[in-house]
Amino acid sequence: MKFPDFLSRRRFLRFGLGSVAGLVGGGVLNGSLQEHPPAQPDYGAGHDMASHGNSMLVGTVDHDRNLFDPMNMLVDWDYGSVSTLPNGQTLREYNVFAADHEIEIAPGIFFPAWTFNNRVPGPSLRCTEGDRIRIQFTNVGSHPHTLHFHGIHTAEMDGVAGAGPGEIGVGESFVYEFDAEPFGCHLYHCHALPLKRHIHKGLYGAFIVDPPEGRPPAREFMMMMNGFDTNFDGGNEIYAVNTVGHEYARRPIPIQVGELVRIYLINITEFDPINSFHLHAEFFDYYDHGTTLEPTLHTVDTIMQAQAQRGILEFSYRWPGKYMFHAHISEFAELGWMGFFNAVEAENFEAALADIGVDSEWDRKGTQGAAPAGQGGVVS
Ligand SMILES: [Cu+2]
Repeated sequence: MKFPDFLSRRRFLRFGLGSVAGLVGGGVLNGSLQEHPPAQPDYGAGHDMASHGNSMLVGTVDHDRNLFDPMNMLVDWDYGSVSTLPNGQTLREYNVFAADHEIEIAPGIFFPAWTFNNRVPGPSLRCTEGDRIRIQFTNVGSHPHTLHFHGIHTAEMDGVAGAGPGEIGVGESFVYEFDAEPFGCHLYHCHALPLKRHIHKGLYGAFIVDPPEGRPPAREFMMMMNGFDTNFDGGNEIYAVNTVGHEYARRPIPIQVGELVRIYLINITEFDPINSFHLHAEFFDYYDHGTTLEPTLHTVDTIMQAQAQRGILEFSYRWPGKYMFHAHISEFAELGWMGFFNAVEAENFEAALADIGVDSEWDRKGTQGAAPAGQGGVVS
């Protein structure tokens, strides 16, 4: 949140910071200075939430250039390569590499990220409690990195400096291996020093461990609350869920009226002590850390998370419409952390998918993850 006194953050967004740091381009706030006509989203009329009076970043982001699309990130679980060990245990093998990769975090605003598998967040690694997890980690980036999992494992597999292999140098690799426990909504991140730089540069991802009996059928999404310090002053200039500011406002997330929606929510935001999630026009149940099958909070519409805290939200909408969700810290919301769900009746769902440029495969990925143990691996 730190920002130079001589330049308010609002002013930064109006004019861009190119003349100061050379890192950002034409991000502008709707309703602000109109010296350049704002570009219109490509996703069809009726979804330009900026025209509804919300302060938000306008224009579009080149997802192809980024090598990832936040819309797909909601549902693209990585179940690894699945086989069975002689003792009958399921083995899941994953490949993760660290690499430098510039990404566009808001229209015209670029960030020199450090990434896992060329994306921020990294792949959403998913498995079932009790599975053996084997991650081939290779560092092709420009700095030493590690993989530190939030889970239960030996010190050697903890991915911190000074234990086991310690930091994995440039051009080196290491195999992290452990059993997945406990079930829940977890995460992994680089634990090289200085930690705040290695995290905020983009080296983190979701680690979802399903309970052996699975969870009830639902439409499931992964949401990582994150932020970006574009001028390296120790404060974030852009906030988001899944990296690209206001992407889910430009492209509201389709859900069906009446269906159970389950969000695996993780906060990795660096520099700010607290982030939050507020849902409009409905209430949700919350499972702290996802490590229980019964909600730890009933009937709430806002939760807060410190860095690395996470949990599972469950809710459903009763009526069609576009419903906002956002950080209940207005500054974060204006700087990118705000989106919409587009609740539609089943017969309108296909059209809602087409509106935001996804298809039935997106629908399938979003609804098959809650299946009982092992099925995720078969269909991945
Ligand atoms: Cu690192």
